[in-house]
Amino acid sequence: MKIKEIHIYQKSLPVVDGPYTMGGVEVHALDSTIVKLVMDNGRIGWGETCPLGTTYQPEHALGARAALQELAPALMGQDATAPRRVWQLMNGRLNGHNYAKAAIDIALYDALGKTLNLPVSELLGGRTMESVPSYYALGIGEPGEVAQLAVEKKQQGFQRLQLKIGGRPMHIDIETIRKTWEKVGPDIRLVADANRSLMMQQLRQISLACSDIPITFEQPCNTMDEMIAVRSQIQHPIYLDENSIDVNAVLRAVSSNVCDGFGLKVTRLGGLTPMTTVRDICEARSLPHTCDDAWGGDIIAAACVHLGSTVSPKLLEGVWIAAPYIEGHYDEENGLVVENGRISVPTKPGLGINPEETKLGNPIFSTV
Ligand code: 0XW
Ligand code: MG
Repeated sequence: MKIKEIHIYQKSLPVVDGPYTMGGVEVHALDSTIVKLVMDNGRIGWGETCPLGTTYQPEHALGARAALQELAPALMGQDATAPRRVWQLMNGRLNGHNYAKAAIDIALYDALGKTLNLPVSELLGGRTMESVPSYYALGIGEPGEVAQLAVEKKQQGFQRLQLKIGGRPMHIDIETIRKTWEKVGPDIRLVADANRSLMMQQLRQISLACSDIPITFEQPCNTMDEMIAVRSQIQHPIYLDENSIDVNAVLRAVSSNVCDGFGLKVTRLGGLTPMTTVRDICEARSLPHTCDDAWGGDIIAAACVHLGSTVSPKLLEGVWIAAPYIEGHYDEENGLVVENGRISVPTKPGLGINPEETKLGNPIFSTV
């Protein structure tokens, strides 16, 4: 199976009931890049990458599309039966830009699964569950309102809830954590995600003020060095998210014992190929992790769910998808949805998603 054609689409994803808010950031619409690979056996593979704006990570939509166009000539005619070989080829042609390479990697698994008549989960080691747990990110808000929303999300079946903190006076974050815990604890796993926005002293003070609440802090400070410096002074579990930019960063985090788990993003790591490596590293050290992405539609959602279904259940913190914030689906019949806090794992070949091309508009780049 060889790559015969490459098509790149740009798709705007307005945030339903937006904006989406995080420590010091709010986004009203996201700019997604969708890749269509046409193989010489007639199979089509779909990939996607959708940075969360231009500040969440050193990634942006125009950069993704430029990187993909830089890679396209080297990809044409390449044997696509071994995604890892193509991953190595891409690394030999373009340094970095994992988030762009990921779209190709995901599309390769989609096409391979369709060729072999297997769901992507089976190409990644085999699913261990028929549905995966999701989790809900509550956004920045007034303590009482966030706590009330947490009650609603718990009633909808979510068993893990992510608070957003940072970018405001600490006492409001402390009040939000406490009020939410009082409303939904103790049978909800509660995470406070600062998205890198806390200084070390703020983390110390918030952790001290919430010492009686079993909360996990996610990416509280900006750099791994800050996390290493403050780690021994924080009694709460800490997960890394934004710092887990590639396999080496994950290896550094594990070897320095800087965290108790991860918030992982498939495209940030470079796609399903490196993500399975990180999955197996976490398994070897019994480190729980999520299986998410920054944003994106059904294609990215399916990639995260397929991969998430292969994670040992005890280690899967959840699969976050942007579907609740997106109007409609690329594939209305097979689009992924969260129901009762869980997402069914697609069982059709490949990703199990076949985007309606009329929804994508004309490609912004094609090799034919
Ligand atoms: C909650 N998420 C997975 C969705 C947004 O991409 C941010 C991210 C996070 O954990 O920071
Ligand atoms: Mg996070």
